[in-house]
Amino acid sequence: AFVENLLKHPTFLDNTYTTKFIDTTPELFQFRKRRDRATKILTYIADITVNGHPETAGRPKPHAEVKTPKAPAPKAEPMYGTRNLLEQKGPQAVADWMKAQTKVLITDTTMRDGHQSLLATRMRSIDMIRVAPSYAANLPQLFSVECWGGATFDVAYRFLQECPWQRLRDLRAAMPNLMTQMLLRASNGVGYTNYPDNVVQAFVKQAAETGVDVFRVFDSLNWVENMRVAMDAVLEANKVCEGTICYTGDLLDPARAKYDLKYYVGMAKELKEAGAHVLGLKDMAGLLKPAAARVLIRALKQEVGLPIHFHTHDTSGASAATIMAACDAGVDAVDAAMDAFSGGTSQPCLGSIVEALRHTERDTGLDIAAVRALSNYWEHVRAQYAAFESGIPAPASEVYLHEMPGGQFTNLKAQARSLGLEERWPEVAQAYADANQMFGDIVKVTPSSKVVGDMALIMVAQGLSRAQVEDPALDVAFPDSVVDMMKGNLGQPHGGWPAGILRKVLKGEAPLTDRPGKSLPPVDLEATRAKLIDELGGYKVDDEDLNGYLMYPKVFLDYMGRHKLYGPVRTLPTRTFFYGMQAGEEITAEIDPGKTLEIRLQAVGETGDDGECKVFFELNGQPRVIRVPNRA
Ligand code: BTN
Ligand code: 3PY
Ligand code: ZN
Repeated sequence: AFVENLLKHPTFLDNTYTTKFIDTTPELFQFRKRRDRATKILTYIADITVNGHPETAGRPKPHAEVKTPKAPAPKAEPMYGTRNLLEQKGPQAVADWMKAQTKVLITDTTMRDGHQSLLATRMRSIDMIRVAPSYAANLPQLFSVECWGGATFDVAYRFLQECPWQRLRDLRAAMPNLMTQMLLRASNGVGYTNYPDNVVQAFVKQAAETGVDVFRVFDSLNWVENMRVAMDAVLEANKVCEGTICYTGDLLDPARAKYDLKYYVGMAKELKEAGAHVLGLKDMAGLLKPAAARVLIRALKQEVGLPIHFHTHDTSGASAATIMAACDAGVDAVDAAMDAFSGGTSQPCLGSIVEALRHTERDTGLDIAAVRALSNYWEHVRAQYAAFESGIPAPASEVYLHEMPGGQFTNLKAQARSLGLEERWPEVAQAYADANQMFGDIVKVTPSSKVVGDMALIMVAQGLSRAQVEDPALDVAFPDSVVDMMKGNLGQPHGGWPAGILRKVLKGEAPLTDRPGKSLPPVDLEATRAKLIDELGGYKVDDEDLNGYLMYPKVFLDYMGRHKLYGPVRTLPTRTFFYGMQAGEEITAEIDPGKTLEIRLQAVGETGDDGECKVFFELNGQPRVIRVPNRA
């Protein structure tokens, strides 16, 4: 009866229920203790089967023949890899080893930036964990596997209904010889705003404990001052600290002299001084041209002395040439995505880089047959996510105009579409470039890129030119994110904010010029945990949960609310998760190691006058009927 009450409650029916709803109507949730996990999962499947998944409604569907993909067989026991070196000799030894190699080291980004850039970050853990043992066994020469951080953290909770920490733990266990790598937005953690220092410190400590080996730390304004707390926490954890420069502008263009060789070399030296083991060069938009890469990487190698790890995006279609130039100039490691997840706004093609360098002194040493087999797996994974394809069909030299990061490009296009501005995309691209110049030509990467995007969209929607926005006589309603950035809450850009726009946005209010973390009071971690335990009705909140909550309080609570209703849905096959089941179909879900549910959908019944639909299952051979509201 409790289930029925809950499912009929209007707040639930229109999908607006929150944890507050749980608080205000506790009687509806008393059934929780009595519902086992299998019933919860069946309820989820029944609901999606009857009502569809809100995220895939109206989107392209995978072909009927797309099945759960099979991972390539692991060929041998995992051989000694970079993780073993890190464990035995520590992070400085890893950096020294990198420099001693003649081969180009490769990081595979498929499990993080690849799907973040191509599939709106929607790849589910199950599709990664299934193939992880094949990575460990068949590609033990990889430098690292980038599989965590960036946007994957909140998307896991928010849209995939799974715990990002569990993903990390499972991947770590399945690839004991390979270093895992994450992208960390320095003081912004894996969020969009600066957090108190002790929150950043706790997050890094937990990430290291749960399984991150290499931390790529960047700041969205390239402000090294604002990277120290995160970098120190990585050093403290004895993991590899990749202090990272974000590349912007055009090194060889005299008209973009703000970001010249001297600027980059200077920043690199600051990062070395701050303790970086490795120097990351992050070209988040794919703007570094081949000739500029040659000059930049040669200079960084000569003048800094750290091993260099280069990351780029193929938005322009020219990234392979830049990678080859970087290899000629002595880069130590480069990022690439497995073929099926490469190109476009994602990374350059891993297999093609392996082939291009073969029989040269910089041969990667990776087994190309293993790469092909893994890419074949990823091709089948990608087919399951047809609903999230951005549909950008061709390379775009337009990226040199707007300079949007790979992950943002597709996102902003979708946002423009939803605002009815799709036809006016070229104007959005131009407004983005104009907004950047108006802010003084800044580094654009999460979260600063989002601010520039917000500004560009209102400029196009309201027909405002840069001159009008800057005109002191004209009233402009700036987006909150712009006001926040001008207040200094993301930190300080190289050269400071232009005085005119600062005055106009802040209406004379004085901005913060110190590091935001300096004035943010520390969070009382144990008091927060106690409050959270209380709010979750006594649920045992561990350190991972606490860190998830500290990054994204509302997202975490919503996740927990749904988890109580639907259980471990991360164990469902991806097609089932997004589309439910067909009558006669059978699936399995391993809810604990060795504890597998065999689920068969027998039939979907008629919807009664009460709006309820009966869904008939067989669970491990036993009949089960689940009632869900028909909201369709
Ligand atoms: C989301 O957060 O919107 C995506 C997660 C899926 C939640 C499913 S969709 C059908 C069912 N009804 C809900 O309100 N939540 C679940
Ligand atoms: C992120 O911060 O998520 C990025 O990928 C930035 O490039
Ligand atoms: Zn990237």
